[in-house]
Amino acid sequence: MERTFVMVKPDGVQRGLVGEVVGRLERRGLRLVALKLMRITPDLAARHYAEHQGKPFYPGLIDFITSGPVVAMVWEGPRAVSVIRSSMGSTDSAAANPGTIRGDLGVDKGYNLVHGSDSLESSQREIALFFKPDEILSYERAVDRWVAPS
Ligand code: D4T
Repeated sequence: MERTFVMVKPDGVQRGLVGEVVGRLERRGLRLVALKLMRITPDLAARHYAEHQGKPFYPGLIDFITSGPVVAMVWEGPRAVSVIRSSMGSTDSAAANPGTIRGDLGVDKGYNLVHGSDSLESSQREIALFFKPDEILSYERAVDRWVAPS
């Protein structure tokens, strides 16, 4: 069982796609264990995107991610990190496969609607940046045993 960090970015919130993203991840069988609507500060943005500092797209990325509310979430499930990355599609929405969130709903590389941690290490770092431990719930759903055998 893995936990991973997911965010609906400002473009997804503005376009009214929060429910669509949450619904797709729920239908995939994953379990939502934390969620908040928030505005990312420049300081948090810099920490979240530290690996991209110095790249040409970095200033625009920081402006974009702080430009409006986002929905920050933690999702749980078997191999949740790679399952969510595959549901999101590749970074550039124009090249993302149909059937993925980006491939069905977006056309741009920067305005790509969602973020999902790219490894278990990133997920731990990002979850800790956005959530306190007591904001993440542990619970079971009756349907879980029909999603994947334990
Ligand atoms: P995030 O981190 O937002 O989920 O996206 P990815 O994990 O799919 O992609 P990334 O870390 O390589 O890029 C972070 C963020 O920067 C934007 N971006 C990226 C951009 O505007 N121009 C670019 O050339 C690249 C590579 C999109 C996502």
